[in-house]
Amino acid sequence: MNVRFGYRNVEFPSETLGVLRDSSDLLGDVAALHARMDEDGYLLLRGLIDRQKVLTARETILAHMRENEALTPDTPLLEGVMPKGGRSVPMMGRKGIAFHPDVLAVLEGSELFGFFDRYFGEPSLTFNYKWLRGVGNEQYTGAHYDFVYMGQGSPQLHTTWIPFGDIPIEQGVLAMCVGSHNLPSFARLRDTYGQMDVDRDGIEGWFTKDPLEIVEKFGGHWLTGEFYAGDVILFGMHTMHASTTNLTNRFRLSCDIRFQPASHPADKRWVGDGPGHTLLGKQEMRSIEEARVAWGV
Ligand SMILES: O=C(O)CCC(=O)C(=O)O
Repeated sequence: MNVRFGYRNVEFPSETLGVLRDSSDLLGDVAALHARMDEDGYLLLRGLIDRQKVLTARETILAHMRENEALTPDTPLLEGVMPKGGRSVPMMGRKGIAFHPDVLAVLEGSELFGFFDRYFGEPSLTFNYKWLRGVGNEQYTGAHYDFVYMGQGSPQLHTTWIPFGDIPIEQGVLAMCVGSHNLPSFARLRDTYGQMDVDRDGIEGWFTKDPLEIVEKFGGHWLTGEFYAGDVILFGMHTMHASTTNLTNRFRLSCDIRFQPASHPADKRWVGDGPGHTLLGKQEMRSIEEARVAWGV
């Protein structure tokens, strides 16, 4: 199958874009989950969340999008069909549709808190801010470490990416660069770009709009796969990730949220009524191209 990754067409599955490993068989064994996370830099847990809960939330989000005229009239609601040149509606944040009880039942439900309490061996905390996305045609996320957006708190912070529906690769799914969290060939990248903060340093967040450039320069392997309602994928702040490009005429609905041990300090931008980004989106940022020359990466 041919899919688009960034702006390049690639074959899936292939050497260039392989298949994510499912770790749900390890769910009963916390030590094995940690060992797998150390090895792979991510955990794909299929069916962790009740599928019906996720599908109910999907319907609620799409109804909200329809009310806001983001969907093509007279098309099936659950398909989430976007009009030509369509735009999404802003859904990220600390209020609104991301806090509808149907959506919170997924994002802050017993499955995720239960998982992370066991995984951390202590009560867990989730950021108040929810990155709920309706990703449109031709859109994708460039390769980055999450540290640059939310690294000012716990070293144990984890991202959890949740698809709201069944999402084929050509609709835009998350891809992980295995090796980016631990290979020596990524050390300089982790020590330079990987220590930045977009707000403190006034620098763009994505390392590159061309994810394949990463493996060509530093090694590692890009992996992805189809996602289904109920699946989640978790990873730490120094696992490089990106998304495949949405080539369909349907919005890709997903939310990325964060968990950490509750006893750790938290990045103040994202908890309680925190300000969110203080520079990013508010002023011109130093270009990543310029910074990369200075870092020699
Ligand atoms: O959903 C996406 O396209 C990007 C998500 C992401 O970068 C993340 O979960 O950290």
